Amino acid sequence: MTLERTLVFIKPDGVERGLVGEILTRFERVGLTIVGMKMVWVDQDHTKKHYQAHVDKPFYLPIEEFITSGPVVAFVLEGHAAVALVRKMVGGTEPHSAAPGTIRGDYAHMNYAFADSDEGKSLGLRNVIHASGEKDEADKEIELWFTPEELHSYQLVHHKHMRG
Ligand code: FUP
Repeated sequence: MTLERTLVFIKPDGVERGLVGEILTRFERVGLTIVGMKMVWVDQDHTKKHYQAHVDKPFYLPIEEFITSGPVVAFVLEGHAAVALVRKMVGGTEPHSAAPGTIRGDYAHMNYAFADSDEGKSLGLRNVIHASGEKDEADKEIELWFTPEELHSYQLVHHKHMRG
């Protein structure tokens, strides 16, 4: 069985731009199951836990300011090899080089050069969405963002086509 769960959140830029519905539609359309979802305005402590691998990097503070600047919409998606599938749909980290057809490639165009410039560095790299990079990371991130009671198992019609 290749079923996996992965953690996604629409960042404050995506929420403020009214992209929540369009982004959710993309995931629903491929047949992924939304097993948990909430709007949450995270604090610095939560952001540090989430981005613990980056806390010492020069780009961390702008990211923290950005992620805590407004509410995000966090959700857990379930599906076959869902971690890699969702990363493919999300696209590369830098919107400017993210492939067309991906969420970051279709909805943003900020590049590292601007994000690192004097003008851009207070903004953080605004790339609309986060998705877990690997299965282990997904497990940790789901535990950080959701309690077990907030996650639900139920059947979509897609299950008829995806499970024998
Ligand atoms: P991703 O997994 O695509 O979200 O990217 P990373 O985990 O490498 O980075 C996390 C966040 O840090 C990104 F969303 C944007 C930001 N970042 C920068 O601002 N500059 C960098 O050089 C790398 C990452």
